[in-house]
Amino acid sequence: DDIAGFRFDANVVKVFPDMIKRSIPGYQTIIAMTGTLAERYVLPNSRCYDLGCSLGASTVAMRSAINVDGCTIIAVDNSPEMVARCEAILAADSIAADDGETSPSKADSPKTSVKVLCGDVIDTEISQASMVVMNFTLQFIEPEHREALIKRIYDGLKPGGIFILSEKIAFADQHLNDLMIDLHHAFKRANDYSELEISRKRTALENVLLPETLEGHRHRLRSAGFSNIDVWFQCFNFASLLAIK
Ligand code: GEK
Repeated sequence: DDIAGFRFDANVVKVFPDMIKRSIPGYQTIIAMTGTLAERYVLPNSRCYDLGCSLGASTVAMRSAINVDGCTIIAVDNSPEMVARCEAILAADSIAADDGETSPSKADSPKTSVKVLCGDVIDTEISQASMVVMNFTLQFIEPEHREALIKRIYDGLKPGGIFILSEKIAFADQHLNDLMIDLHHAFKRANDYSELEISRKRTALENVLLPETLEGHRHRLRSAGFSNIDVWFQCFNFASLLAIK
């Protein structure tokens, strides 16, 4: 009866990897392709940011794909429980990579260091970046802070740097909006979520997850100064945009 607002606490951390795969259509493709984009765009001696890193999936994908020297990935999340678990996952992944377990060539590939910070992305200093990733996190930021954050990301990127923005999206056309929400719920049912779980999650996320239209995102990215902006992935009401400085 009592549905509290959604929080990224210890209970969510426990089920997070399973939950996010079963809830976001295309999540695994977006994470894997974050690695592919890192391989192409990350410059030597630059920084990469994973804003709203949760358990570090995008950081792991970037770290294993970066093949230039002197890079640091800064992974930020404001949930202490997420950050603690993320550090443990990254440490275990690093040992596996050093042993050449993930791929035989990994043992002697360039070393990319990772710093995990517990803090608010709206206060995170961004500089010397060749890649900034914000996978499914802007949607949780208060709308009035979004413009300034995107502008700081733009300012912190080097020329030619890339910003990946993945979000749950809304549609201006009410018919399409309702259809996409329905199709998303069908995806969740196909992944064994019950009607009750789907409707409870929907209620818990109301006023916490605030989606915007693709046009809204494009407009904000253009206003910040990005010149090349487009959607590179979309499934129902989930999309990922790339923007190049
Ligand atoms: C992934 N990117 O696996 N500052 C910092 N972190 C925040 C803030 C904030 N203001 N608000 C929310 N978070 C990840 C998935 S999950 C998406 C990202 C989801 C954090 C929050 O603690 C959570 O870990 C993350 O943003 C959103 O690719 O669960 O739908």
